[in-house]
Amino acid sequence: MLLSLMLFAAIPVTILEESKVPAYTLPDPLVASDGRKVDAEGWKSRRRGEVMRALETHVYGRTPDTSARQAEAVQEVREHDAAALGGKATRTQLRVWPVGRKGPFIDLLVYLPNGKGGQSPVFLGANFGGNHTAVDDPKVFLPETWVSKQWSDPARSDRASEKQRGSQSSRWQLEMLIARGYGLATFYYGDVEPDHPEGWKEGFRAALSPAGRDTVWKDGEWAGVGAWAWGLSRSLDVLSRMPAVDASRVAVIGHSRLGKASLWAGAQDGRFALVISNESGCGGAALSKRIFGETVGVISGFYKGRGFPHWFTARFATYSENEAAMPLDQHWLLATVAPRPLYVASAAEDLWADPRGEFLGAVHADPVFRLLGASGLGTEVFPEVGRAVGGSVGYHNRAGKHDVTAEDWANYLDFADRNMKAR
Ligand code: GTR
Repeated sequence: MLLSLMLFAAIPVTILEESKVPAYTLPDPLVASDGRKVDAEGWKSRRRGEVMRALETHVYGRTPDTSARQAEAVQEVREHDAAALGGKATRTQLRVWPVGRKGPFIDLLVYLPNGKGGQSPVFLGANFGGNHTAVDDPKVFLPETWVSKQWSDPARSDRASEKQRGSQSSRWQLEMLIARGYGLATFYYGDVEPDHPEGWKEGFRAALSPAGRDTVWKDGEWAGVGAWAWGLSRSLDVLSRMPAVDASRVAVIGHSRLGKASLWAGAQDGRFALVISNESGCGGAALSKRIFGETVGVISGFYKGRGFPHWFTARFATYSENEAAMPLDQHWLLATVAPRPLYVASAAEDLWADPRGEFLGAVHADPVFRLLGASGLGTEVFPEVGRAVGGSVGYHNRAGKHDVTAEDWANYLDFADRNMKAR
């Protein structure tokens, strides 16, 4: 009792009011390590690489280069139906072993619109509960792997069940996507790595490490967010092999912790034509130095019994209660997407993720987009709730709670219509 009171007392009060945000200074992503501000050429040839190294070192860890293992990838079509959704779509369910059959597999669910002619643009994102939850379709296979009722609590994990079918479908809006000419591809994030501190042993981090399940992770090495981002890239490999997909128009999207993964995937993999962060918050689009809502300390496991130490590389936690010492902030992550289109979205009641901090992440990344010739965000005024703003960097703060809704998707599709043109 006393101990828990002491631990509780050690956690600072969460800042949820703008007036309580401390003064902070943001490092300029365009100022290189030699202290000079770069031009567009300098960003491309040198500075962007420095920013990527900084993001690896201080936040996500380094993703191993697995390009040499591409040839080991195996995929099987488990099911294919050209008359899905009452004939409106073609559904393909694939099982993919990106590093060969000895490694784990990813079950990828793909819907492409029928009757549009030519190749389709696709939104790709990982889902929280299994493919059978993301859409309301009785033909979608149940996952055979770990699924959890309580995403981060393996003690409460469970086998997938029929009862869960379609339970997250409002977050994916499949019918809307298909009607507007876009495909949807999704996989269960637990296929790549179950979301708990020991989950990596079942996933690709162990499979790709020479020491396997005996790996002792060192500072600077990748963690959960990096693994999920890698899974998004391997899924893009699969989409690129599908003749009906326009691989030059694949948008990567993610919500919350998977929004962090979406951004990190978009940063590392230039093939993603559009990058979307839905309420990614701390360690995603939100500026850490504001210390608003969820903080580096809370998320990284600095306070015993809280947080997600397995999401980030070890260095990240050292900035707990010491955000001022961070040589970067999350606007650097957003800047790495430039000049490709980027959409950052918040929800007004989702103060934990710091809507204004997410908007400011985009504001402070904007100079990089404009330097590279993109129209960018083009405003520094936090928009009223429900209004979408921006040019090639989009932003909205939807009314309501932490979620992905039809309103969010309507904005993403409008944005994709404008910004993800056929090349
Ligand atoms: C919360 C976590 C957030 C966000 C969210 C989610 O518990 O604090 O950073 O990632 O989970 O993924 O739903």
